[in-house]
Amino acid sequence: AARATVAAVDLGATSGRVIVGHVGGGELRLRHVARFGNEPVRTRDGLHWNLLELYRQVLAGLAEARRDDAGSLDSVGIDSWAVDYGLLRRGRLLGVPYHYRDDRTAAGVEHVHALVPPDELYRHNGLQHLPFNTVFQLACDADLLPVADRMLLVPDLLAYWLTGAQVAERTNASTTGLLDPRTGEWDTALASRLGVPASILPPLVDPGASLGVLTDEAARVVGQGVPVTAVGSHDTASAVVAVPSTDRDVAYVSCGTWGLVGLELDAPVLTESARAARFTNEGGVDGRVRFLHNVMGLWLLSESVRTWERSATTEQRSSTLAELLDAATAVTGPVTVFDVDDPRFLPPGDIPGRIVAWCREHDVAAPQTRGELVRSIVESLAQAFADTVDEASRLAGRRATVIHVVGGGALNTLLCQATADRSGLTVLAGPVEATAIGNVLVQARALGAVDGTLEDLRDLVLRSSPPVRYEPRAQH
Ligand code: LRH
Repeated sequence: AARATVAAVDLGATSGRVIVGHVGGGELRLRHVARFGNEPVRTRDGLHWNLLELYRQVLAGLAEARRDDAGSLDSVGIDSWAVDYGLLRRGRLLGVPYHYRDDRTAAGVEHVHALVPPDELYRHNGLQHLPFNTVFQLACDADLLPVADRMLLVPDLLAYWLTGAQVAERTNASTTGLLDPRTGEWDTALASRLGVPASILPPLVDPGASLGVLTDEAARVVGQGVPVTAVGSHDTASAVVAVPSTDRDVAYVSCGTWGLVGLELDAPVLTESARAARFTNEGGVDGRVRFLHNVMGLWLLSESVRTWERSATTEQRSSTLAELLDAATAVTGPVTVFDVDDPRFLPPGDIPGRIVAWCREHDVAAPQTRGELVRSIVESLAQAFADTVDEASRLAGRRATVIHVVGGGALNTLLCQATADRSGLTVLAGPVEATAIGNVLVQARALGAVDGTLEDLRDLVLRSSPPVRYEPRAQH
């Protein structure tokens, strides 16, 4: 096809969206059709994703996309946050999937590390140690594993509900801790050592693979005959596809709930120094390696806003994020830079209180006002981004000369400027919808509406959404 109309379903940890992309003739146009919240639910046994509600929203969004485009939807692709999954038996979901911020995983980490020590684990899977990596969560589900016959990651589970196909898309499979980053195949020996039956790991597929058409149940809502295509189903993999540069010597920050900061490489770096620096080797589209570190990200801001909203009275409403960022911009004095990656900031809860506690423990001035606190978060994130780019360059032996900020964080001018100032590098911000764009382009390429390498796709992104430039200012 010379042209294609495709729908990208992009599910983030705080919101989801359905975006239609029209691709062809060297052009890329996007249309937002649906946006919905993603609110986790806490039950007696922990924090869960409301996956049925998300699936309902996906179906409704796709129906809307199809109506607006007069039925001409050539394909659908799904991406979401990584690591989380559902276990199934004969196609039936066993339990409500957990949220990676649930605190059950400490026991899983201990169990796995007793069987395979951390340094050896890294040599196998090349993943940054995060307590919620799938491999640790599966250890917490040991009682269900003998019953389960499949493990499906969130986007694969939704694709299964849409099509009936049970597969594991490779970029997201690379976040489980059970994929060999050198071969891109399941490490079944590692899985067996950890008590995970290899039979629950689905056949792997690459982005661009066809997954089939909608089942009758899904078609009843969306319409008949719509094909589903695998994309970089890990949202960060799709976002990196849409970094608007054909130059390989750039660093990126995919900035949403998390700040994923790193480089794209051709081969994994599995050295002890990469492990010590907490770098991950995740799988990218077209077999590229996303060599990056998870920085805590805009979660610190969104969760602070949520904390303040909870404490707001009816007379005193809580400020919006825009108002808080204005107040933060107005702060003139120096603010404390804290360690955004401290594990205390991972679980939901009182982030402002935890920041103040961190400052007290480290004998540094704690922010006094909300404006100061937000400024402190922004400066601390920018410092972490700058340090991480530097570290990535050092570990990979490749100096980055520019930092691309893609995702929601590209709208945060204070953060983009602070990242330029603290790194001494030019920051190029945008596109905001990088993840959806990467999702759209991989589908469009599979359909023949655009062709070439990732660089060709990125050239199209650069021409359709030119980034905003921030130059570093002298530090005083
Ligand atoms: C970002 C993201 C990130 C993962 C985390 C669980 O949305 O996918 O890349 O580490 O969520």
